[in-house]
Amino acid sequence: MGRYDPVPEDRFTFGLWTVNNPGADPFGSAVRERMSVRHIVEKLAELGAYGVNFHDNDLVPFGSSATERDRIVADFKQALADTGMVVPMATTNLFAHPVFKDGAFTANDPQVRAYALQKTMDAIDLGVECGASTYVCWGGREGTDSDACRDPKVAIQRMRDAFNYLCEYVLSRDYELRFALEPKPNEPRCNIYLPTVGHMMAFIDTLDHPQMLGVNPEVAHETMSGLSFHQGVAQALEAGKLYHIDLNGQKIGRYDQDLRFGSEDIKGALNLVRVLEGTMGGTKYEGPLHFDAHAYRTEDEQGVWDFALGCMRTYNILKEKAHAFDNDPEVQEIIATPVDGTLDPLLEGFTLEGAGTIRATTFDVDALGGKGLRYERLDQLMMEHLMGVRG
Ligand code: DIG
Ligand code: MN
Ligand code: MN
Repeated sequence: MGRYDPVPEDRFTFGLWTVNNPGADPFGSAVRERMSVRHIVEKLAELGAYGVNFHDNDLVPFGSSATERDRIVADFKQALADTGMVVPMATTNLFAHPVFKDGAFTANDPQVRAYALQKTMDAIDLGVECGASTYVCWGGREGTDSDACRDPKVAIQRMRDAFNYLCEYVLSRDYELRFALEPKPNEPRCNIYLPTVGHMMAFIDTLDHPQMLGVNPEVAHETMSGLSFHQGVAQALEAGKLYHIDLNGQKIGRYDQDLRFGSEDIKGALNLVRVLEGTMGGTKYEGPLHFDAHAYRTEDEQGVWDFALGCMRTYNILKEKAHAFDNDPEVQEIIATPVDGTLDPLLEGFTLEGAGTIRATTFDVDALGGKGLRYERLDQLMMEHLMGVRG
């Protein structure tokens, strides 16, 4: 067991669809055979993962009979029992079948919207039966190619109706289940509704049971929007809404690459791990660390396991670097916040007297503006921690 090799206590999870990605892309066919669910569970357990997640149809093929479904679930639960792996999260595939080509919850055809609810309720039952306590919803088809197709306000109202409905369903079944809504700006639709963490958090606040819903941010998706992923995650965490997370790697300005975690923007990955691990102080993320990513098309099965181990090892290496950086005495000295005994109390909440004192204070703005903050040295320290010459 190497120093950074994963153990179940690290809480690393993979979707069945991630390591079973056959390597097809819009310009080429599959290069890898699909693996059996049992083989995936056994191999991930062998690598030190904590659990697996699934879309309904990753586990139970679309159109399976009830008997087939029950057999598949029984075999899956046996594989989990044999390996000690768990299922923290489940989700619905509301994007592959042509029936969802105009969306699922936001489709113009009410029959499609009703079918999407039916499929999701069935998938929620399946997820709960396998032990899931988080239910991710990624609206990959909830969007437009031509914006002439519907009033965007109506689309949001349909999304609200769907999630209010599904929350009532979960409550009616007394399930211990929370929804984690996953934003993405585009792909496969030209524009997807609720495209970023911010949009999604604002939407959740308009629902009937907002406490039942949080977000499932993905590195690649916020990066596609040109946004700082770790700052979006920090906002969700600070608001108590980081219910799940999809980790991967992404070059900015590209299609959704779902690359191995940390393989692009290593500094962004370090800052993300600092937020998740709470090394800057305050709240840390306690949920599963899910890799929604896949191996390069160049890889065979061994390459898939190299990919999976790489995701987990990189996280563990960055976790050590996050602690080292935030406990580096020179870092702490540079970012130590100046204390002003007279002003600090006044900034902790409005009082008429305090506001009066602030208004009466003469600030030496030239002296304040002239201060050098030593962020060049600070950022160089981060780079030197990352490059392994400071630890
Ligand atoms: C895409 O990033 C989406 C789907 O893979 C899945 O529905 C969700 C769960 O992680 N992420
Ligand atoms: Mn993605
Ligand atoms: Mn994802």
